[in-house]
Amino acid sequence: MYISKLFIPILKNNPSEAKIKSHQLMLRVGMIKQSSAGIYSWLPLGFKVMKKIEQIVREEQDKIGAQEILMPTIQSSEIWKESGRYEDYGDEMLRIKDRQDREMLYGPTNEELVTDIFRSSVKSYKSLPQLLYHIQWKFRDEIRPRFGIMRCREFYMKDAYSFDINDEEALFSYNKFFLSYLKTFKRLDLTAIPMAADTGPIGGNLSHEFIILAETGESKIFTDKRIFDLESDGTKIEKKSLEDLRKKYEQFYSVTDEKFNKDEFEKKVSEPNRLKTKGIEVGHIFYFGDKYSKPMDGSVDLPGGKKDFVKMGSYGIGVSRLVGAIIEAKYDEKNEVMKWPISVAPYDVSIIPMINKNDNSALEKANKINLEFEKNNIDSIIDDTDENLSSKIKKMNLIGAPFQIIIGKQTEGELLEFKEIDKETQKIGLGEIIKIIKEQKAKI
Ligand code: P5A
Repeated sequence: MYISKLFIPILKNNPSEAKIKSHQLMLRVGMIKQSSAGIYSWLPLGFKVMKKIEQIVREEQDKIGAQEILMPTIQSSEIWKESGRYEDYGDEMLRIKDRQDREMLYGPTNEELVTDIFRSSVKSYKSLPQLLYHIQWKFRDEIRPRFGIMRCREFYMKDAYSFDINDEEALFSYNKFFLSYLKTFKRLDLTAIPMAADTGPIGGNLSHEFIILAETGESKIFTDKRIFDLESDGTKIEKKSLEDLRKKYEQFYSVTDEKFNKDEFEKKVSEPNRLKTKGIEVGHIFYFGDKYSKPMDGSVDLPGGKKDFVKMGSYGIGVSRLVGAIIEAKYDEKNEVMKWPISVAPYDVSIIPMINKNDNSALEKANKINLEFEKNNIDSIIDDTDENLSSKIKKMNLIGAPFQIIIGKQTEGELLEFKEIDKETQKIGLGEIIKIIKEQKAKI
């Protein structure tokens, strides 16, 4: 695709209103545009990255047997009155009246709505467990929306809900999501650490936040460095193995500041392993038993003929926040180089030909390379403008395709100037380049 044909409104300099690097970069390369405080439009480059993240999140949900649904953004206040959260949620909830004067709201989360769907059709334990998820816009009227799409008012969330017959089965569901989250973040090339966390307005007494380290993060964290060496590889989706996995993580002290206790931290973590830092919350899982099913009468028939309320959990991933979180983790601000993980990169490779008024040969070469890439399912972006080579490279460094091919004076014969965006240039043939990129993509 030619850059001249794309809608990528690039700014020359960093916008002054943006305080953190993800917000700066997203505005600079035209990934988003603010429409009002904490509300953004997603432009092609940003939307492309977000859709790729969404797809990875979806695949990992499907792998644990969760089924995708789509609930509306606008909900009726009735179900929230049933659960008792209508008043509790306070000013963060955007309340709306329809033309019949009915109280509606823009959903900040969906525990009530999904419980209503569940109770209307599931009557017997035989239909359990059920894991349902959707990926949908949410609205929270945050008092101080900030840092672009990191803490905004309208944001895109994957939220899943589990329904089980008893606590034991419910913990099995919880642990499935625990594993699925570790795998999801790994595919995004992020190290997200599960941390014991507070449950806030969602409720319950078991909860983990998944946090990636970043100086600009809003969550204070206290952790044992050894937790970073753990792996989830090889974990089977069965009770014992999933329980062991969670225990493996929980053996290391790792909490957010609401749960922090200085004495406990110092007792459980030896000095060299102590890490106090900041992070970004990219996911949050909760177990809350019958907090919603009880007041909303979400019960099922048990084997002996009795009835009981289903045991529920909910599991969120900040899909739109992840776009910013990946930038915070990967953007080299000093050298102005963004390297997207290939799993979510807007393009796999950028082709940068040096174009003169009276010499089109570099562009022709770029077109030929692009044809070969297309045959191999490699997505490339060609800078077909007549800007000088160094400003083209700067621009592509910000757009962040992880590989670059530069077609300049040095390019003669079959060998091409190829580089991983943050590494040295090497001169290799197109066949070899295709092999390298395909190998990287196969790892996703
Ligand atoms: C879990 C799913 C819940 O809402 N109910 C359904 C539960 N959890 S949560 O922690 O409140 O949110 C889940 C994830 O959504 C992201 N997030 C946000 N992203 C951008 N701007 C916001 N204002 C915002 N609020 C929450 C976070 O990644 C969070 O982990």
